[in-house]
Amino acid sequence: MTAIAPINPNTNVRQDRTGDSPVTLIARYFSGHVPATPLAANFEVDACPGASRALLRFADDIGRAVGYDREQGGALIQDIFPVRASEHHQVSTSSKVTLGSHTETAFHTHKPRYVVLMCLRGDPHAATTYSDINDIVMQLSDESLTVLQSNEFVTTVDPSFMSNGEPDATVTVTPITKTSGRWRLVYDELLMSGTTSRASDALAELHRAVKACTQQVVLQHGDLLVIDNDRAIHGRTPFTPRYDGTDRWLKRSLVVRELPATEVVGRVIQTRL
Ligand SMILES: O=C(O)CCC(=O)C(=O)O
Ligand SMILES: [Fe+2]
Repeated sequence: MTAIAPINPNTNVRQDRTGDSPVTLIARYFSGHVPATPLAANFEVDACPGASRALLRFADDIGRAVGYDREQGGALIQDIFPVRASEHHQVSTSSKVTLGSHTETAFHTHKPRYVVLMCLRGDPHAATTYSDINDIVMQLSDESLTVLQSNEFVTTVDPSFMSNGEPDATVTVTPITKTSGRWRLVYDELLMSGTTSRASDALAELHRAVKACTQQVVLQHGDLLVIDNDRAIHGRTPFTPRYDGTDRWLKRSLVVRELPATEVVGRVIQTRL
């Protein structure tokens, strides 16, 4: 991972800017005051608008920040702090469980290209985990790599898209693809399965490869982490929340290179399954 200087407005991040790593840490990007970590989600009141503005500026510099109709009310900047009701769930507001490695919205036609996390308040036990597709493919047998490029796999809808009782669905995915000479990955450790026995075997090998390649970073106050959602997967280690205003708090932006031509209202991507 390389630390890079803030990117000039109106220029897109290019490969040569971030080096070849799909995960970039920009330490202490934000230095403003951070109030107590909120205890409950409130989509109407932003408890740290200065951080949201800084993150939105960054996100709109590397692409277009988007919301998703079924996630946090379509918010462009999402708050991630521990929520008691989801302590043990596979959602970003969980805490006491390992958040399994995943592509952000692996099931979605219009996945974000980048996940940008800005840390307002860290927790030494909560490490963001990540794995690079280039490291993962090195661990796979030729046979599994071939099968993983087929469509013999399905995934289901992220729990964060079903918080209002929306139905689940099964979506066919091809975990590994190579386009323009670059490997790309769509993966969810817990939601994906193989639809044939050779696919199940290859997926088991992929799980092992991901584990062998997982790295981690503990985000601290002001840090910005940019994850290329096509080339890296991410997750989080467990930690213990206190619910006293001192808990870990991130702001998150999901970024596309370009808005899709359809299935978008303003900047809010619609979910059609
Ligand atoms: O809490 C983290 O470090 C990552 C959580 C996550 O998966 C996300 O916000 O997309
Ligand atoms: Fe995530």
